[in-house]
Amino acid sequence: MLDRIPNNVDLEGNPKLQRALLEWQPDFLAWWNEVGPEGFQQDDVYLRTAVGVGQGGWAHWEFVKMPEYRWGIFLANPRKIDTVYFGDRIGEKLWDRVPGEFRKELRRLIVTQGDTEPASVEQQRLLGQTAPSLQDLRALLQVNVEEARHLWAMVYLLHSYFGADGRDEAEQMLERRSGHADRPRILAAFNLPIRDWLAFFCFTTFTDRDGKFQLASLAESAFDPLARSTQFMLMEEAFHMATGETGVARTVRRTAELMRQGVDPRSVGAIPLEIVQKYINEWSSASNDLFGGEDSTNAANYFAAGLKGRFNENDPGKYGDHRVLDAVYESQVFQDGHWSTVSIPMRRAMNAVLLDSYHEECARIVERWNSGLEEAGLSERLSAPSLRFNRRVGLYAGQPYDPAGEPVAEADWRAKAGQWLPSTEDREYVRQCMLPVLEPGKVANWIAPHAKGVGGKPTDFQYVQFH
Ligand code: BYC
Repeated sequence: MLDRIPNNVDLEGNPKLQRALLEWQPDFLAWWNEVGPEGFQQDDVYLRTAVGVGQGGWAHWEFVKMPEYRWGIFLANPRKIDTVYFGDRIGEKLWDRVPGEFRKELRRLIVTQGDTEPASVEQQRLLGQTAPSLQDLRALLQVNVEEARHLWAMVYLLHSYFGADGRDEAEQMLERRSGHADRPRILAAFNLPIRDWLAFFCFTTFTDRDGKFQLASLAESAFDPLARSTQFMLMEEAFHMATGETGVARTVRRTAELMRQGVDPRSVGAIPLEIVQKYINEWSSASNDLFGGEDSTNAANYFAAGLKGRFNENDPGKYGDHRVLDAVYESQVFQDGHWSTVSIPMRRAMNAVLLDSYHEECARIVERWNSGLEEAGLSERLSAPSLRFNRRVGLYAGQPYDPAGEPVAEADWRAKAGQWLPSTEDREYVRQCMLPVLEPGKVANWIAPHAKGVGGKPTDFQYVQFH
């Protein structure tokens, strides 16, 4: 079995780790069979597998049955710098062991990160049944096997560095279930159902992008095995986000094409822009919550200890000050009928700082979707909702702001929620649009075709060979 785990962590020379993984692997496969993608498990899927960090390329493409996928364990190449470069411990040598005083915090970060990976597979398990094209089906299954590999990456850290506690945590990763009443996943967005492909594309745009920013901030960690594991995960994450961005872009392009021809998208089973906007509002706001509170002592502690940095903390010229002892973060909240400024010591505002970097990138993605509308000669535009809109976590939690971030009366919020967020009817309409198309080169009527194929193959390639 060991030769089936591609790795660059010297698994062969580490009998203790081998034993731990050998015990965990059957439970992982049982989990995959129970709540992994429904159907297609015996089909041959054209998938990329991470095989190394060498010069020959990091991934290998082949037809594979998903249960036989080779889930590997990789660390990115060593960093150029070998000392801690932010927080209170600047100049200390990077850690290749877990310091006793940060064991609890590191375990918590790794478990929280790891938990999202199987959660997303569970959330997406039924989507294959309604794939709008064979290439989209392949993309979904690629995302699923790679999220499962990200679980392996975190389980490797738990088994290698956290002893019996780590083994327990690794088991619990397979026991919690997305949306389960008694054993839910840890973070809220990972318990929401992903019912249709528009939700999937919004999730991979916004929620996977939270993944990018969280992984990038962990890739700055003083705990070197965590930093290098998450750095490697970012390579796979790029495709997941591109799946989301191009998926929404193709949805918008199809709708725009119909609108330009004077055809009501609803009359042909395509998705009106106002529904696309509501889905953006829903998944963007749920993903904003994943950054945690804007004012967080956890975040301050992580930064001080060197466990979690800012986005691109080590980029020369990005941040002058890597101790961040004096700066203050300011935000505006509407309270008791007027706006007031909230000042947060910058270390405690590290979640807000990361969220701002993320939000800027999301705004750029939405602009790219808008350029599709502009090219079609339409005046309608999409937008990312304000960071204040529909929040359940942090400074704005439970407060009534509209998508532009303006305060509204509680009663107005309730009355208008159906204009801003998908209603039951909207979801039902989208569900009806989701007719599966599995003939090579063909695509469902609600979405434009892919501009290009993947893995060196054309768009009409038989990406999944059914048995
Ligand atoms: N839902 O001090 P606070 C990905 C909890 S996505 C539920 O405000 P903190 C992926 C928090 O745990 C990236 N609970 O925030 C994407 C704490 O609980 P305790 C995942 C929440 O701790 C797509 C309490 O509220 N990676 O990879 O600074 C597909 C107070 O917390 C939520 C990570 O998240 C929430 N939304 O920050 C597949 C990185 N938010 O201690 C994969 C690791 C907060 O009172 N995690 N809470 O019990 C972290 O860095 C931090 O845990 C968080 C929260 C950023 C999540």
